Amino acid sequence: MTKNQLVMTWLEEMMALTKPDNVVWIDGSEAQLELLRQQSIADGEILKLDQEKLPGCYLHNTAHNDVARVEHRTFICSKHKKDAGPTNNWMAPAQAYEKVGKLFDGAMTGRTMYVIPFIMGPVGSPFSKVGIELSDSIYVVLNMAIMTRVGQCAIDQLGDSSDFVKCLHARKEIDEENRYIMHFPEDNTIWSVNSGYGGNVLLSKKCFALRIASFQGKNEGWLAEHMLILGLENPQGEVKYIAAAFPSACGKTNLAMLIPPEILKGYKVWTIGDDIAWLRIGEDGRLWAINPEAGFFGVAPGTSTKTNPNALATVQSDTIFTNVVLKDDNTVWWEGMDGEVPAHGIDWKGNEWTPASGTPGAHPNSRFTAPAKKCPCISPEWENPQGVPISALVFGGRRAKTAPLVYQAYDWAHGVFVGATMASETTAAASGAVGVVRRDPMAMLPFCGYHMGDYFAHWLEMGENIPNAPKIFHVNWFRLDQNGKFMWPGFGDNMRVLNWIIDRCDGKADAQETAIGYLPKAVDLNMEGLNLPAETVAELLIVDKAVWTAEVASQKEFFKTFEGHLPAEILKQLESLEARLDK
Ligand code: OXD
Ligand code: MN
Repeated sequence: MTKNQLVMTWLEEMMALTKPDNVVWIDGSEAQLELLRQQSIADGEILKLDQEKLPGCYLHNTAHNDVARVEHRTFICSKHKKDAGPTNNWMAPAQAYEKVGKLFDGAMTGRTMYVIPFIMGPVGSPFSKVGIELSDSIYVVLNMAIMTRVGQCAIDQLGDSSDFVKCLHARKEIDEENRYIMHFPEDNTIWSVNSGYGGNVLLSKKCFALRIASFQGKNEGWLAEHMLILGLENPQGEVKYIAAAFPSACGKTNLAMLIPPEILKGYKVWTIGDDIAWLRIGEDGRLWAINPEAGFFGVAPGTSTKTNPNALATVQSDTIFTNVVLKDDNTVWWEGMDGEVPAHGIDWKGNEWTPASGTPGAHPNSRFTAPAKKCPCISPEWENPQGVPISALVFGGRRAKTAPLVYQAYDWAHGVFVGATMASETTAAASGAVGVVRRDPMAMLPFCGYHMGDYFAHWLEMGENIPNAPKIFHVNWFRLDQNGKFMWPGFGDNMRVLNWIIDRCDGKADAQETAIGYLPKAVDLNMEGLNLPAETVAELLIVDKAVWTAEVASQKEFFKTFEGHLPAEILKQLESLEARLDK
């Protein structure tokens, strides 16, 4: 399929290491994918669902010990330990190649190696990058064909260039004790062994599009971020774009596909991406974004017509479900789906299940892999090779008391500080108790492929190079009242906050200056039809000095982690915040 000598040499080396019985190139054709589906069904790896109700849909169950990303077994193998930084596991490249190389030795004997060339980003886009994944799993092939653009298009785009990410995956025995997800940023290489779970084996996603790409972005002057991208259309038909970062499990997919409440008729959200954004400075001095992925690998439980009707519509065809309940009518179900709870089914472990079983039928991290083009609100611009121009960057967290509903950073440097201090709390909603604060700068803590202190510096430097930078905001949908109840309705009503954000970017909305940034006054947000008591609105927009003083102390403690690599600007921002709170 290719004359690229660098590809062929690497492939031969990996074949010599893993010793597969056969090698099959994935060309991206539907005919080949269909043959592989049939093979995978015959192997018992996937199950064909009811093709009338769910055309093109399949179900897969992982091993019981292999259901999520494994951060403690994920390593950044940079030459120098300091380049991985204090928040990543590190192993020296020579040691990692030797240790994990032993696990790959003969790992594909008796199996077939699939060669999956793929593009991250629209075909032919100057933003796009090529990778090749070698895997012995058809499940990986079928998922990659949804999540990325696979096959000949990638080989053509690569030509004879050396700029591709070399990804190697083998299932082996799915042995937890020997599971390794290794990244070699200086070699453009990813090795994953002993897992079959998406987040660990679809190497295009977190491994390439975030960990390796963030390192590439630092060296090449762009950003790879854990952000959704959406377009917000107003009743005049103008569309403005927002990219937003939230820690895992804060509703990114829901926000990316939001449907506004009836009262905001005429506004519409268009989805560009739900998880990852690659951001570059355009010739016009604005920041432009693409979604490098072609599909959604979303969490199934909780997805319903209330929380995300667009996601539910997306997964009605050409979708692979992983670890959900198989119903007796050969369709699927998960906790939190609408309609009746099935009286009987087969749970994600393959056991008979009824509502009385006392255990969830779908694994809490069960997933759907669905093509983005099937989403009813997919933006007409989602495959624009130039990307879309970003008006606002939004950071969010799950905070019970600290962060108000929304505020705007003073400028880019302050916005970087706001992103660097992002955090989520585990909330004991019933008692209203505030849980443990987990800092997750820019939602990138598990995904930054280099030293996070250097990452902050890269963000600050980017700001100096963007003449027409997006404004930066922070949101918190999760504020709790005295009784531990959410004060903000969230979901579609988040549109009210997005509207204020866009209006601020357009210079159309008012705000008040506070110690932490610009906050809307109650009258600046459209609350029509919400029936929120005035005290609740006031409480949602409060900046409590005592709470923030404690927050500053906690931020100070966190930043000690990066000593030696923390940009002076970040400490300056912290001191300024402290001074403003004291005023
Ligand atoms: C994801 C995550 O799966 O962030 O997207 O964990
Ligand atoms: Mn994510």
